[in-house]
Amino acid sequence: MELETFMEDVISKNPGQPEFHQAVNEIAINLIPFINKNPQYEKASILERIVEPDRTIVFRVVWEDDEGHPRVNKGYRVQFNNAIGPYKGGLRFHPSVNLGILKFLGFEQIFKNSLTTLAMGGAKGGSNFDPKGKSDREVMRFCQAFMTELSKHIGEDIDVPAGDIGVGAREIGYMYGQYRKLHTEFTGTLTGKGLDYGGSPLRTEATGYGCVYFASEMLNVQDQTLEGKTCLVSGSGNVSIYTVEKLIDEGAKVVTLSDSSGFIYDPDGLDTEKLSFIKDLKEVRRGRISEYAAEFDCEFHDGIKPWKVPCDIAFPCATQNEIDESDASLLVKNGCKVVCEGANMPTTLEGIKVFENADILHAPSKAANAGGVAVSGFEMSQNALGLTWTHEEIDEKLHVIMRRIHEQCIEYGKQNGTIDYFRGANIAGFVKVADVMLAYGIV
Ligand code: NDP
Ligand code: 2IT
Repeated sequence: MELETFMEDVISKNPGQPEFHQAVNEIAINLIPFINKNPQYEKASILERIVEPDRTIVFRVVWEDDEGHPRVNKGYRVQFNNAIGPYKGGLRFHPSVNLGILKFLGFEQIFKNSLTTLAMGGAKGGSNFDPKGKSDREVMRFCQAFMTELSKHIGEDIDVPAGDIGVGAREIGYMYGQYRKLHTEFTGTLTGKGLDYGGSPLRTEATGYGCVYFASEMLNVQDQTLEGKTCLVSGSGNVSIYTVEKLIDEGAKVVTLSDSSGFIYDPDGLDTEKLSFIKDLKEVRRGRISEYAAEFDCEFHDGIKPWKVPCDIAFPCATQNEIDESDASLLVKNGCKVVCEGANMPTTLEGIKVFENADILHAPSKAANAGGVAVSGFEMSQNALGLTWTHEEIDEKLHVIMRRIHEQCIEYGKQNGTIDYFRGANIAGFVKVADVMLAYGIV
C-alpha cells in the first residue's frame, strides 16, 4: 500500500473536507509502513474500513431567539467506530463547525479512546451554532432543540456525548435536562454532567491536568521536570485553564493565554490569584482575554497567536491548525524544546515536520489530551455502578492512564534511541481497534 494512492482515494471519496484529509494523512504516514509489515491488516482492508464512519447523522435545529424569530442551524453526530465500546466523544458548538471538521475529530477520537485502555468507540458531533453573544435563554432553547433530535441516536450503551469547544457545564446541563425529559430515565448518556446529577469529580479539570501529566512523563524520560520551565499556553477555555492550574502546581511559569481576539503576555507568570480572575472571566462572565491585560497591567497582542514568545514548552490548547510551519519555526528558533498538544490537531502537517527535524519532543493530541475522555469513561462507570469515586481516587486513576498512554507511545514509537510520539500513539491506538475488527470478521 502506498501513502499517495491511499490519500488520493480518501480525498476523492471525501471532497471538500481538508481537516479530515489532514487527520487521515497524519495517521496514514505511520500506519501504512506498519500495515505493510503486518499483512493481516491489509488483507482485511482495515485502513480502508476505518476511515469510513459507521454513520453520519445530519439534522436541522430550529430554535427561537429572544426576539421571537425562528433560527436555523445544522446539527451533526458522526458515529465513527464502535468496535471497542459505545460511541464516545464531544459536541462542539462553533460557527466553523462542518461535517469535515467533525469527521476529523471523530476519526481522531477512535485512536485516542483506544489509547485510554477503556472501552469506548469514537464519535463527535456538534453544530454551527455560536454561543457567543447569545443569552442564557437562547442557549437553553438551542440546546433543547438540538437534543430533541440527537436523543433519538444516543444512549448509555449506544453513544455517549460530552463537551468540546463551546460546550461546557451550562450546555451539558441544558442538554441532559432535555434528554432526561424525553426519555423518562436517569442514565449516564452524557458526560461532563454537574456533580449533583451524575457528574464525575475531576472531569472539568481532566483534560488540562492529564496534558500536564503527559508532559511530565516526557520530561521524566529526559531526567527533567516542569519546575521553573517557561510555558506558553494558548486558548483560555476549559483545557487551557486546567493546564495552567496544574502547571502552577508543578512550579512552571505560564506567561501567555489567548482567545480568538489575541494573546496576553505576562512575563511574571500566572499565579493562583490571576487564574481565579481567568476562571471568573471565562467560566462565569464569558468576557475577553484582553481584560486580563487591563487588570494585571501586562501586554495584550491584538489579533495574533502567542508563538513568538520565547519558551521552554508550548501547550497549544485552543483549536486545530493553530501552529503552522512559520509558528513552529519561530518556536524552535526561540528555544522551545517540548510541544504538548492539549487541543485536537493543533499543528499542521508542515508544522509537525519542523518539530521533527528539530528533534523537539512533540506529544500528539490523541495521546496528550486523552485525560478528558478517560475521566468521561470513569463517569460512565460510576453512573453504571451507581456510586461516586473521590477526587483523589480519580486523580490517581488519571495519572495511571496518562502514564500507560506514555508507555504505549514508547513501546510503538521508540526508534534509534529517540521517541517518535506521533508514530507511537498512532500505531498503539490503531492496533487494538484493528485487532478487534479482525476478530469480528467482515461486518
Ligand atoms: P472552550 O470552548 O472551553 O475554549 C476554547 C478556547 O479556544 C477559547 O479560548 C477560544 O477563544 C479559543 N478558540 C476556539 N476556536 C478558536 C479559533 N478558531 N481561533 C482562535 N482561538 C480559538 O473549548 P475547550 O477548552 O474545551 O477545547 C479546546 C481544545 O481542546 C479543542 O481543540 C478541543 O477539541 C480540545 N479538547 C477538549 C476537551 C475537553 O474535555 N473539553 C478534551 C480534549 C480535547 P474564543 O472564546 O475567542 O472563541
Ligand atoms: O476531544 C475530546 O476528547 C473531547 N472533547 C472529550 C470527549 C469526551 O467524551 O469526554
